[in-house]
Amino acid sequence: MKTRITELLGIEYPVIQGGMAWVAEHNLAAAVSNAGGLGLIGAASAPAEVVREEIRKCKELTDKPFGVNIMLLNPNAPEVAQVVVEEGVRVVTTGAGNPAKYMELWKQAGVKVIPVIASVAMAKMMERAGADAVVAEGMESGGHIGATTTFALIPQTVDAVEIPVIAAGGIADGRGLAAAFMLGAEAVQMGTRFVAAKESIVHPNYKEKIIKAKDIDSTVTGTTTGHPVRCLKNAMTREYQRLEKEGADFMELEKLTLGSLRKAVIEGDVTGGTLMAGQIAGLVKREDSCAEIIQEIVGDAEKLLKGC
Ligand code: TUI
Repeated sequence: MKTRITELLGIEYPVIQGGMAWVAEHNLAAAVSNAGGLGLIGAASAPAEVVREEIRKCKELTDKPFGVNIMLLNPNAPEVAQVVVEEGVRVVTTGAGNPAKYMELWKQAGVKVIPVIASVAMAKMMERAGADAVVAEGMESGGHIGATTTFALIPQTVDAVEIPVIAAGGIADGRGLAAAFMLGAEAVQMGTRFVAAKESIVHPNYKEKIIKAKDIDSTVTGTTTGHPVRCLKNAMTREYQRLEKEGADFMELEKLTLGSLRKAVIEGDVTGGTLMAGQIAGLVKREDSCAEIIQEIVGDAEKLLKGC
């Protein structure tokens, strides 16, 4: 399964782990990279020095390439952008915004830059700005999302840009990887399946919620605030959506979600916490190791693609 992405990143398999806030720390990133994929550390809202420590710990656990995801709504993003260069990180992905202003810094340092995009227009803009590839993320994904589905976004993005496209959103098994290849993608990024991985530090209560989830168990909060976020339905999402219907303002809604992802990931609060997960959660049945996940997915996809 060699593609322009495996070549670009120097990885064995075309499987990338999402840079999920609180979840994508050094243990998970190193496990994915050691299994032949690309692990990512999610900088999320962390201060730059915390991200530096995470990078150093990851280097102790793997000699393989790994990356850092920079969430551009993070007020610390400018310092984190600098830290990845200082620490010699080889790959940066970005989310929730336009990374154009950091592009020169990263390109000069030889960092491979892969923005996550949710529209064709943004993919074209990123190509013009010098991106090495894009992750095209459908609205099936967990966390902060755009409006277009993976099935519609991938082929339209592939047709619109020359750089390689990585598919994300609704992919959790070999069928998803094979389908993404059929649509023209050259790798996949998966989040939800890795949240439930053995090496993931996510609280067992949260993992159990993903493993027990059905197809219709996710919902989207924040449709009225301009920051739509997909997560599993629980008491928090019901209260959030009740307030949204009543026309609550942004600050009132923020009170409900402040620190709520940490509550779910670290404390295992599955009623008041935010359980970010994609629509594909219903397909995640077990807590497998990262190596098992990657071997299964790549093996199944290869069989399917040979039959074509
Ligand atoms: O970023 C993500 N997923 C995330 S970030 C996150 S932390 C957060 N929590 C609450 C509210 C907001 C963020 C949790 N999950 N995925 C990548 C992604 N990027 N999805 C959508 C986008 C995106 C959106 C707008 C990319 C570019 C963009 O452009 C806006 C612009 O500046 O033109």
